Amino acid sequence: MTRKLSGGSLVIATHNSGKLKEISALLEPYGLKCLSAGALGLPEPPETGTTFVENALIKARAAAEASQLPALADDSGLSVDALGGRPGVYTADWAQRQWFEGEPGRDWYMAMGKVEGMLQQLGSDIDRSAAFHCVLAIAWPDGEHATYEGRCPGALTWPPRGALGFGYDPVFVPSSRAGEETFAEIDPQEKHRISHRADAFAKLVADQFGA
Ligand code: ITT
Repeated sequence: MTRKLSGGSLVIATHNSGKLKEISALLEPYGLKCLSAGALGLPEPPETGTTFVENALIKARAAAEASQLPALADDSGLSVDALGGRPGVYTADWAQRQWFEGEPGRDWYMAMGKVEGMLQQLGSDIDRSAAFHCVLAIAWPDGEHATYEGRCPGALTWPPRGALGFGYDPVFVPSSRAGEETFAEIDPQEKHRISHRADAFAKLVADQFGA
């Protein structure tokens, strides 16, 4: 049986403000005191894994060890069918600006353009199917852990549309909407209901807080 979070404090082991906002909103009903890795000044461990599960565990374990509190990490990304699943676990890396292009940091428009450029090179009638993936990992300071996987299928659109959400949201149209709105155009409450993060979170809730 999985170890349970028993109230008290939980470190949200992310330095991504978009994720932090979504995870805090999802956790709100469960009475945990959420502390962010950024606010605690925890270092960002190198994500050396080759799967979402490995990277989520690296982040959760590093935060649990450094804070001596249970920690929840999210590793997520976009897999594009026609690109053989890329960028996948390297989704954030594709947004990394090179040092000669200005301040170090991430440029999501550049990253979305890179994916679109690769798709267009494959032809105008190329399959635009993609899916967002999310693995949530909980680690306790003594090394015990649990992981939960979520997925949200959809398709890529171009040009980007919408100002809500974060990351690749403006080019991703979830299939469950069966329409044209991107994740960056729909109400955040609706994204919390249908996203890859919500799918993983539902599994976490059933396991951690279910009867
Ligand atoms: P942490 O490791 O600190 O949590 P990160 O941004 O580096 O933050 P990842 O390594 O998991 O996180 O990278 C996943 C990237 O995938 C993330 O930076 C987003 O751009 C993208 N992504 C994940 N979920 C997304 C969502 O719901 N909407 C849009 N983009 C998303």
